[in-house]
Amino acid sequence: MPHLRIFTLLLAAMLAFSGCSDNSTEPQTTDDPTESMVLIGEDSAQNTRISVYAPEQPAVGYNRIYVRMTNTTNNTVVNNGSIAITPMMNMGQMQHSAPFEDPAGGAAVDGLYPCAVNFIMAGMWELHVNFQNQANNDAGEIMLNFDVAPSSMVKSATGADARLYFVTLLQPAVPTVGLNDFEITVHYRENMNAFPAITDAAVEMTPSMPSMGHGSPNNVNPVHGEMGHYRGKVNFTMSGDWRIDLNLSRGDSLLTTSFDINVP
Ligand SMILES: [Cu+2]
Repeated sequence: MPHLRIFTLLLAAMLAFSGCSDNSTEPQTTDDPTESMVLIGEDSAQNTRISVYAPEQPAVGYNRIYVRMTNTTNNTVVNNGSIAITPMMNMGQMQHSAPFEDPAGGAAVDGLYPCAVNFIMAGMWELHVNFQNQANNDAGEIMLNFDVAPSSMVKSATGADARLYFVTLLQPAVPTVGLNDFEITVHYRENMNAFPAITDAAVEMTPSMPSMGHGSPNNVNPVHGEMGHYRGKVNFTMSGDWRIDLNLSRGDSLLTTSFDINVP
């Protein structure tokens, strides 16, 4: 009865697909998204376990951070809670925070609350995670300590307004010959605990190969998208050492900085 068997399989498949009531076009998988990530740390408070994951070990620059909230009374993942993070660096006499992003819209995606931190210095950092666990009506805070590796992805510069600015390079993360996505974030230090995003800067980007005295055509100046992220295109016409000069203005000229990028 091969036809009946095929029909049964088809019916089973249709039932399985109609069971996915959300509007996602991705096939549903049971894969745990944290399997490919690093556990930065976890701690429990108020019947709640907070686990902090990242795609890789933290380094100076823009770090995506994923928080999982588990109700420890029944060991279930809490998707309708809320999370607020605060990065803090303790430097003896003084402490300071860094630019960060809390979960957009507040909700968990695949059981994880997506956050981000722009670590602006290498060394030991604290990450305070404030949570509200809707499942058991508990709220609290945990704190993790971890080391942040150095990198050259963050440039600080004093602006024409005498404030300290932080420009972080996000893309290209893996530069290649040809047209690359280009992305930076721009923040300033309002005080030691607040590093707001600059959302209205005009950015002029000029790539060049200083050793050879040439630039490249077809670059696209980065423009603001959301939360201080600016995206454009950079064209590396050959491999070697490139410099990307950035000229930021807000009406008047604000600051200049540059990133050195080796294109393999
Ligand atoms: Cu510091």
